[in-house]
Amino acid sequence: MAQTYAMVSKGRAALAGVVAAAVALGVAEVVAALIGPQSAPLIAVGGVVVDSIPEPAKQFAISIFGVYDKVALLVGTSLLLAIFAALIGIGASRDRRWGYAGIAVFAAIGIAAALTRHNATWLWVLPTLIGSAAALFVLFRLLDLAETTSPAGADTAPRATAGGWPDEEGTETRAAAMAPRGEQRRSFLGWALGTAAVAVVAGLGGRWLSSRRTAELARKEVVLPPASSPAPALPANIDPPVGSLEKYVTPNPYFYRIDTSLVTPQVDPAAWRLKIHGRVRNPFTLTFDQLMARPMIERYVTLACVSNEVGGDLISNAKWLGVPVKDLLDEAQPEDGADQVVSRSVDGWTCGTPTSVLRDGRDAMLAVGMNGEPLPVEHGFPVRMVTPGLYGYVSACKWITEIELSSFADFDAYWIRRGWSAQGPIKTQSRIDAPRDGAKVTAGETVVAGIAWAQHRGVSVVEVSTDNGATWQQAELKGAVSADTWRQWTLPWKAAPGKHTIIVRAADSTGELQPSRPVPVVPDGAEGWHSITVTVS
Ligand SMILES: Nc1nc2c(c(=O)[nH]1)N[C@H]1C(S)=C(S)[C@@H](COP(=O)(O)O)O[C@H]1N2
Ligand SMILES: [Mo]
Repeated sequence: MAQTYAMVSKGRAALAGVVAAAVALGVAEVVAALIGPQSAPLIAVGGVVVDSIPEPAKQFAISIFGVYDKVALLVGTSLLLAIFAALIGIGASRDRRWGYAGIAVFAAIGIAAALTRHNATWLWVLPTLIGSAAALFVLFRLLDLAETTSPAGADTAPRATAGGWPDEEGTETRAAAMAPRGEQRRSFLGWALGTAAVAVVAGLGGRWLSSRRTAELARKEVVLPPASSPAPALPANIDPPVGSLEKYVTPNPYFYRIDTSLVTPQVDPAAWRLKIHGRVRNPFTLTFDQLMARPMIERYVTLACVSNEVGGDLISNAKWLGVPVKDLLDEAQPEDGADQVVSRSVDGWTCGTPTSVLRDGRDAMLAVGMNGEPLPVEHGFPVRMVTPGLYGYVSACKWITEIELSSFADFDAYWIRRGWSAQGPIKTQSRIDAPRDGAKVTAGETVVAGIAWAQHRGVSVVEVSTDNGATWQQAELKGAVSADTWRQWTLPWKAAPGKHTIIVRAADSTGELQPSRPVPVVPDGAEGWHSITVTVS
């Protein structure tokens, strides 16, 4: 039976070691979230491994673990650490000096790794130091508890402790020593597992905070290159002074946002890669620096969501800076029949764009800049696709990391699998912004104003009816830099007292008038004329 007790004791000692290691990493992640994400020992050691591992070995790891190669690395490192931590726990249960020595060795490795990282400062020793101190504390407390509550150590007096953990340690352990064996085990196990759970939660919380910082900090460091082909100058007659009329260029904070991500993907540009592959003769991979070094165009492009209802606001216009997609595709040389370009985001979302559209000369680009700033994190930092004339769900992949040439017959992207149309050209639409629906308007001279869009074809005519469709008047169209953006329009209106229904409709440059019959957004975008009702008095 003595044999069994010794084994249980060993198991507990090992568990104490593993829990202490979890505490070290958890505490370190929290401290690192405040100091610098790369200073966390697990990340720092992992970084050293990634940097120093020879390229063939890296390729081997990637070929086995795919995109999870980094996860595999961290899991592998954690497992190794757990094994050594268990041994340290067992050693320390015999002689506390093993605990000091073991944790000191790990602290030294963590600190050395952190200090060799890019941009490291002396502060970067703190996550490992504080984590190790916490680990020492937890290891010795758990061992004390295991000793006094295990049958083998039941008759040993509790150690004198500085600081009481568990609370009122003397009383707690003495009581535990007198409690039945089942309760004693629960007391140790409870503390061990409870502490481990807190450590894991702290670690994940710290990691989450860190990752948030990674993208935001990295974004601040991005310096946008000048465009080799700058955006055209804005027309002088845009943004007439009508209160609720949408601005021609949407400021970034007001740009509509649509995506499937619960937590905004955090991408470190230093680790970002764009893989262009699939049915191409020349697959290749680009780093962020390589992408930034290529010739860039700067263009105003109005993005629109297929889910935008008639009169809705899921549409915005920005000045984008990026690398023409056409150049990248020409270089990759798509095979005949590869009629679909599948873009994949870091979080696995996909969209499929006709290869012909991306190569027909329009300004489709991999954008890195938005209105003169690096792409905001929620709009796809560091790189997204922007395609004039197509709804976002088939063409505007944010946080893009892969471009795979395929065919529409072979692959259905994210929203296509959910019943939306594989083809998503933006339909001609128009919207009344002023006055607002239901507004009370003062009788006399006023202005009806709004926007109209038919991206890549261009808006040619906007007509407005202020008498519920009985008569139509041509609105004055404001300028647009190209057919790829929306246009503002205005119509002076002498408002007579009473209730009025105002309707708008637009035609694109092919002369085709937008259809009046309402059509729901599924499967390829809403149709119908926007109308509002106002009361004039
Ligand atoms: N990675 C990713 N990219 C995405 C989406 C998404 O869910 N995930 N949504 C698309 C849709 S439906 C639209 S309308 C546009 C919206 O871009 P924005 O949020 O910058 O306005 O992004 C597209 N790109
Ligand atoms: Mo969308």
